[in-house]
Amino acid sequence: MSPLFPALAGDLPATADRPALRFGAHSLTYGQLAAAAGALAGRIRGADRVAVWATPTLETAVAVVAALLAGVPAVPLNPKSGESELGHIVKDSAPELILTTPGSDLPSTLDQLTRIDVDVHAPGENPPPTDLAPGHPALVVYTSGTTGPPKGAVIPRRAIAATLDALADAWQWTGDDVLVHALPLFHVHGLILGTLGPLRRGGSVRHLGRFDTAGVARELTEGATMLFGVPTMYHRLAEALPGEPALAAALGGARLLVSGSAALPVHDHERITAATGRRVIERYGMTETLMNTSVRADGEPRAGTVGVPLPGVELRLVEEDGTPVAAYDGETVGEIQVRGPNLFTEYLNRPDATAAAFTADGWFRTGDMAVRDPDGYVRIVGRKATDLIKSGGYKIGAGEIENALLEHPAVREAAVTGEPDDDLGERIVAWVVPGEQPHDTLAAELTRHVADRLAPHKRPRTVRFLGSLPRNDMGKIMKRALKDAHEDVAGHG
Ligand code: MCA
Ligand code: AMP
Repeated sequence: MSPLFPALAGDLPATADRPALRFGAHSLTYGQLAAAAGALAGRIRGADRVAVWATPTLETAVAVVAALLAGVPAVPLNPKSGESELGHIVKDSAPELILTTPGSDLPSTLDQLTRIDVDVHAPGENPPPTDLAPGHPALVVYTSGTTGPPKGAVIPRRAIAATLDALADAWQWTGDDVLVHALPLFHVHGLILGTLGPLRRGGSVRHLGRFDTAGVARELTEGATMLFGVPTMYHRLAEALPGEPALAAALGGARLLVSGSAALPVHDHERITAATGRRVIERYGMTETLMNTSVRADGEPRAGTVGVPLPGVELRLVEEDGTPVAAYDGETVGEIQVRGPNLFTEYLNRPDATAAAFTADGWFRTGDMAVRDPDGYVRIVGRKATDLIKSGGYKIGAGEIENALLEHPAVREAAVTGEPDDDLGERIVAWVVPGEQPHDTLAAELTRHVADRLAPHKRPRTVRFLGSLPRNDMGKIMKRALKDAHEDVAGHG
């Protein structure tokens, strides 16, 4: 297939001196990126798979681009992953190499991998054109399910090209755009959309390192045209706006403000529009499908919807029995199924899970429930699985947290639920039956235990101790009853 990054292959005119990437004070032009990524691609070519220690740095971007140039599938790792999560991912994906920033301190879990320190100023050549099949695996991105450890979604080159080009169409996204964001680089949003997206267009990205409203205001004032964020970030912007006129002016001057990874509450949409005169547009995707729908830049913005299917994406709503819903009337709820070139190929080493995810005729079951307006706009109303929690835009399976809690000696039984949270969308709540009377610091200890074994964003924000968990006749924990019981206690307390 044609190159993923025409600007790096010298196929776009006069790009060598154009800015490509900026992370904090460090930046690379297209010429420098082509040299560094070309040099690294030469070193890793032939490897079966490489891991990337995905800190928000130039090194991560260069490593991933190099892997794509070399045709070597890359596995981005969350640098805050705990021992158990990292151990699983490394065992499952079996990378030969780990690409990282010089001087970074890697955990011993990665000791068996050959380490390559990425030199972002390495002299190199414009990489030779690669002729890889569209279905060739590009990335393996780990994503949580309801139970068990995360699964590796194998994302082919075709899906990256298709999704980024569909977004370019929907958003009128060009090489003149300068994107600002602060998203992590080990997930689809920050890596594929937020880093590879600008590079495919021949435009540039400025990464803030970590999210703060002042950084967003500064970059949008100094030439950035687009902002990508999760709803938590837009919520924090909405909270800050009344006291920060410079932020309102900066957001008001942006060409496009895009939110995704979870639903942005209508109240936050409204506060931002009232203060800035601009509307935030939402797009809807998944690790397995990349992007499915979006409100178009030239379309009617409709808060509370995720817009219309992107070019090339087939989308339908189905009943429980798999038959398409009778009407797109804005009221009939069905599960979203999608088909198109944007889809992943498989879950690595999990043919069972892959088979379960698709219908016989190739539709992917998203598990998201939605209604569709007669003119095609999709409104997500919920999720099939109550055991998936979206917190801060991260998808987190209740099962993996329950398993981590059960490994702690003071825990006899555990159940995990999500509760509404103004800032995070949903907050992780752990319900624990302790082995003996819980000591004062047990809640904090369990929180740390989960953060250390899995990842800090998977830690419970609330721990509630109980004498027993409500179970049905089959012994299954009744999570609804947990919530009701708590409301009851809270109501009487
Ligand atoms: C706090 N910390 C701890 C503990 N408590 N560490 C260990 N143990 C503890 N007990 C640390 C954290 O590590 C972190 O460290 C800091 O405290 C703050 O953590 P936290 O409260 O979790 O962060 P936050 O400030 O609340 O983060 C909000 C956020 C973040 C910035 C919005 O949630 C975020 O980046 N979300 C983006 C998720 C995303 O990209 N999802 C896309 C998935 P330190 O200070 O060092 O940071 S892709 C997807 O969904 C699809 C494809 C789509 O549609 O996009
Ligand atoms: P992930 O697996 O982390 O890629 O998360 C994908 C899930 O995020 C989807 O299945 C949806 O439930 C949710 N999601 C993504 N974008 C949106 C959005 N704009 N509105 C509502 N939910 C969203």
